[in-house]
Amino acid sequence: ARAQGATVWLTGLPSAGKTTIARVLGSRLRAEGHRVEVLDGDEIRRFLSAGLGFSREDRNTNVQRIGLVAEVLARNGVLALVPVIAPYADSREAVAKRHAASGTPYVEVHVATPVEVCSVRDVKGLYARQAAGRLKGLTGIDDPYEPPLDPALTLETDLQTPEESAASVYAVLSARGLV
Ligand code: GGZ
Repeated sequence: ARAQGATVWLTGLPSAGKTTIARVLGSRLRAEGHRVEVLDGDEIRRFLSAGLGFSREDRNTNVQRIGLVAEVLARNGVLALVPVIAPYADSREAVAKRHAASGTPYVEVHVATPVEVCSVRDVKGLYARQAAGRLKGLTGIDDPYEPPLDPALTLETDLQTPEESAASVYAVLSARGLV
């Protein structure tokens, strides 16, 4: 049987839990023998998107590059997990269309942690830096985040453990015959 790949895009605010959920899900999928790549925004920005900032244009360029890589991987049997903010709906839509054009499964997951919770978690200290006036254009505070209107799944990470959230994503993949 041919391995079927897919892209799972985890969109949401900084500190929403995207990366943690992707890692937990990735471990489970690998343990089951799936080929998995996690394309983390933070890491991609150091290499593939080095030099890009956080303007609307640069974020869109970043998202399209990641979308291209994810689609290539997914089309070739890999489960590409993408914990990337992707704040703009039109940009996410372009990624979805790229997948549709090649018949490659694309699953959009909204990691819908409230900004109040994200700013308390503040894993990387970005919310504190923004509050101190040392960072401008933080997604969800003084830069836009357009929530997905019709995601395959919405996760409430303030009410669920990362393991439970990962299990919810897994259930969607399973229901679609992708795992
Ligand atoms: C949002 C920012 C910003 C601003 C730096 N707004 O958790 P992190 O800190 O280490 O990783 C985040 C990363 C976001 O990159 P993405 O590629 O996911 O974003 S986008 O889809 O919008 O291109 C975050 C860090 O960069 N970071 N400044 N102002 N996130």
